[in-house]
Amino acid sequence: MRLANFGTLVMVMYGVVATAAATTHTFYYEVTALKANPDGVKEKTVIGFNNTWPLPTIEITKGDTVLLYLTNGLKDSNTSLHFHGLFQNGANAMDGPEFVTQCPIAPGQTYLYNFTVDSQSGTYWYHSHTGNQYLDGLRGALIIHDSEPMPFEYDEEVMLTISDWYHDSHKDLMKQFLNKYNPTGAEPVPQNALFNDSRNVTWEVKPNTTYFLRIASVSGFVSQYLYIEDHEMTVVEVDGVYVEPTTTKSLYLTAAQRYGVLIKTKEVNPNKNFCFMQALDESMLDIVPAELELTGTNWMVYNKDADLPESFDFDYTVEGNEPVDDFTLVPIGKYPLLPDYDYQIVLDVEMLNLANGVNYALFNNITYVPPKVPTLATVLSAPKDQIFNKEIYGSNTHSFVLQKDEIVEIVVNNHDDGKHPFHLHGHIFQVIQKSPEFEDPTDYDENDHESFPDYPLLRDTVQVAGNGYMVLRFKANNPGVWFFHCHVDWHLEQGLAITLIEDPETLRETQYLSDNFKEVCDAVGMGYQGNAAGNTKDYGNLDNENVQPSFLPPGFTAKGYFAMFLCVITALYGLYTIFSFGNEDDATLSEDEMIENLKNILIQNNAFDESLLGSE
Ligand SMILES: *[C@@H]1O[C@H](CO)[C@@H](O)[C@H](O)[C@H]1NC(C)=O
Ligand SMILES: *[C@@H]1O[C@H](CO)[C@@H](O)[C@H](O)[C@H]1NC(C)=O
Ligand SMILES: *[C@@H]1O[C@H](CO)[C@@H](O)[C@H](O)[C@H]1NC(C)=O
Ligand SMILES: *[C@@H]1O[C@H](CO)[C@@H](O)[C@H](O)[C@H]1NC(C)=O
Ligand SMILES: *[C@@H]1O[C@H](CO)[C@@H](O)[C@H](O)[C@H]1NC(C)=O
Ligand SMILES: *[C@@H]1O[C@H](CO)[C@@H](O)[C@H](O)[C@H]1NC(C)=O
Ligand SMILES: *[C@@H]1O[C@H](CO)[C@@H](O)[C@H](O)[C@H]1NC(C)=O
Ligand SMILES: [Cu+2]
Repeated sequence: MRLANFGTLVMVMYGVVATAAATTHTFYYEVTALKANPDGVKEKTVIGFNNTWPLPTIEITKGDTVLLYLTNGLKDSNTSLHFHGLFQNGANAMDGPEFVTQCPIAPGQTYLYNFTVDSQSGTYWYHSHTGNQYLDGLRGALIIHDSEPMPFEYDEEVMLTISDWYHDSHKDLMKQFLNKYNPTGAEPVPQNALFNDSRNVTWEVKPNTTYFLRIASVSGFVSQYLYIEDHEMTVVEVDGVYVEPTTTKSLYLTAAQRYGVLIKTKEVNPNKNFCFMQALDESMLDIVPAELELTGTNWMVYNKDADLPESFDFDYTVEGNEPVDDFTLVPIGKYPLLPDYDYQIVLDVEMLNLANGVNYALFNNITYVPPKVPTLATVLSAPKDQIFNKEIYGSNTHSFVLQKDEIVEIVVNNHDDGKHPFHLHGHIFQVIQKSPEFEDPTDYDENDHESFPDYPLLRDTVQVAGNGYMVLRFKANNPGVWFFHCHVDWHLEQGLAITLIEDPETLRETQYLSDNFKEVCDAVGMGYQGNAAGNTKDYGNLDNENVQPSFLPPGFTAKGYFAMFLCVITALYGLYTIFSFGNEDDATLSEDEMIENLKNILIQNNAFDESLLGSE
């Protein structure tokens, strides 16, 4: 029974749907830098297409083919494009993450993203997968219209993106973030939250109308709450998966998550307007600067001549107001819990300082460091008898090899008190366990846990609670190299990622590198043959592979490092010599930046408590 039902799931996930009128959409986009001021507060250089920003919403229909020619028109940055949530079944090289499935696209180069969307519909998005470049705006919405009737009715469809927004460029922020002078790994705090790439947005609505609102978080870091004055939302889609309608007063979206909701307007025009609020999840911020507005007011406008109320107070922590818990949502079609796992991957999350003083994010003591050859290219070039040997993919890509069609279970034990939204490329997974937040790190216990849902939620991005755990399951039926990583872009840059090498045998038999793939690698000086170290002769020899910095000496804990750092910086601060801190290497911080960092660190660590200084 179970297996029969599971067969349906597989069909739905990967079956080729015959559509009479499949279309090929061809796009030519040049990635360019331009000025924009989406929050109305400060203009900055953003990254758009063809000197335009915001980026277009790409709209296609299930069964269609996309040919997107992406030309890198930037002068001093590589680029790439990932279509978030798409399975890319049979088209692994179209997935986008640099060093995983392709080489970075150098300035002047063009890479063709050529894929057919066989079996998916719903609300998606696309974004650069080069460093944390998408924080500067290289992201947009992707809608895949269903070729069949949707399981709910509505009158009009409307797209909405939400995001966080920084005034500084991602490159400047990254220099300060991944830096020994930021030893606690405090993430840069955004300056604003955007609503549809703007602020103070008025959404004109008609009375007695049901809107299907597709909401995509294109954030890089902070999750957001959404709630509307005197209106409810009925969730019908989650990350491209239709779910049984569930009505809620508020929503919570982490970076990269999507919800499709129905909003029914008042039957009779009330001739007034209602606040559509967004609120940053302040628990994710190390400090909340006084000038940061945690909420943003937008409006559902029934009458353009009526007032726009200033704000709507709403407490989403009160029972009844809480955002819908995604764990309770049931996909339409009720795909049963996958059978017990064949292969289990247990990942312990840790954030700590390595010997260079920088704060890293690690899974099982490994922080992701890119290989010298894209991992997909290693699979396709290695001798056939070596492709199941994970060593060839490099020790710091943190690779796991999955067998064809096995049931894979990923357990994430979060030993960090912060929240992390994890995303798996190439799949939707069943969320079969999701713990609350805990005071102290609490691991998943296989022999003692809450019962698994009969019909678990399926989605592609899910958040693990601070000090908590979650358990995900999927079937390894999509040959490819797939990244699994935190979608907080800062944490991805800190190395919070693993690489899954799924059914490498079928992958080799069915997929190959195009000439275009190779040209792009050549242009950026990367190989497309060889193991992770670039060795094309002896795949077992990983000499000179990219590796992570070494661990701090034993007994030299992060806390100790911090205490030492604090002593030094406090002393230097007192001597007014902070200006010359940047000395020999990377970190040349201005006085303002230094004071800002120092302030963050002091507040974050309650550093006025002197016991910390003596703690090691
Ligand atoms: C973008 O610019 C390229 C040339 O760089 C041009 O070929 C293409 O038609 C433009 N695309 C759009 C949508 O304007
Ligand atoms: C939104 O309103 C604020 C406060 O009035 C203003 O400073 C800002 O420029 C506005 N932004 C936009 C994009 O309209
Ligand atoms: C582009 O990628 C290559 C290969 O990783 C790297 O060597 C180069 O520094 C990158 N270019 C820029 C501008 O970051
Ligand atoms: C796109 O990919 C398909 C299938 O791999 C291939 O047949 C086709 O030639 C490609 N199109 C272009 C323009 O390269
Ligand atoms: C958001 O922007 C898109 C694209 O411009 C537009 O079609 C849509 O109506 C806007 N959504 C809202 C809620 O204003
Ligand atoms: C609202 O729409 C429903 C269904 O279309 C219709 O039956 C009803 O009369 C409408 N109400 C008003 C006040 O127009
Ligand atoms: C990580 O390293 C620590 C210290 O070396 C060790 O105690 C621990 O078992 C390691 N954890 C894993 C998951 O390998
Ligand atoms: Cu994270």
